[in-house]
Amino acid sequence: MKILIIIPTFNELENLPKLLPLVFSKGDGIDVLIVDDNSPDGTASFIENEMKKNNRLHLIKRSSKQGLGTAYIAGFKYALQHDYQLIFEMDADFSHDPNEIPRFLEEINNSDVVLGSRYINGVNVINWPMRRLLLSWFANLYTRVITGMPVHDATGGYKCFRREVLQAIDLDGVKSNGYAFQIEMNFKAWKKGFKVKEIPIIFVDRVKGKSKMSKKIVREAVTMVWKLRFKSIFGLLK
Ligand SMILES: Nc1nc2c(ncn2[C@@H]2O[C@H](COP(=O)(O)OP(=O)(O)OP(=O)(O)O)[C@@H](O)[C@H]2O)c(=O)[nH]1
Ligand SMILES: [Mg+2]
Repeated sequence: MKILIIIPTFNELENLPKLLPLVFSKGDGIDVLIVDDNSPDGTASFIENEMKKNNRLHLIKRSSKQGLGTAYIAGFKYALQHDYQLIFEMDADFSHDPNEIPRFLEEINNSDVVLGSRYINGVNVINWPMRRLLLSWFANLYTRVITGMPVHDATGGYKCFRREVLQAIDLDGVKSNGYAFQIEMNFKAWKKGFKVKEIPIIFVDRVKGKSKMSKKIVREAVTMVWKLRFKSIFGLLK
């Protein structure tokens, strides 16, 4: 089974040297694809160096910071072209514990998409300011009410797709880039009838490096859920 873990990066040199060995240790069939947006800290040069020693490591270099959503779309296309069967999304900042990878792999046996969820079995977020936790929690309640999608954490970025799901979705039609990107992918998978399963994860705020969260990302998500709802009512969802 060929497995690809896609990690988009912007200035993650402080995290990747420790994260990568942990990810690779979770299974021989696991490859990693870094999608780097010309990080000023030299993340891409570090990866290029590592690639000389490790043929399970891959890199897409983009010329400028273009956002998380388009980075994942580039990664998904790479995964489909290179015959990967299972495709993960993961952050570089240790918010997503690589030790959970085996649980995702177990659950994907009985489902098409596995979502790491912070909001089932209580609230499992460590070290976020209350403001940010409330924003995220209410954003998820809002998403659930407007879209009707039975998912408790639709904005999370730790997840695993079967390749059939990515093949079924029109990847060029995915337009959102921040948290809305996560919602859009989940919604499209669910609407196409794929089985979406949530598993509890513990999310720890980044310790090293800088956050790329912005008001723009939140605004995009607020309008996107309505677009998704109307598109699906009028049969325009691709
Ligand atoms: N290629 C690429 N990667 C990005 C971009 N923005 C963020 N990332 C990466 O996407 C992952 C998630 O971004 P984060 O900044 O951790 O976003 P977050 O988890 O919402 O916020 P914090 O954890 O508070 O930083 C990290 O690995 C980032 O390096 C981007 O524009 N391009
Ligand atoms: Mg993060």
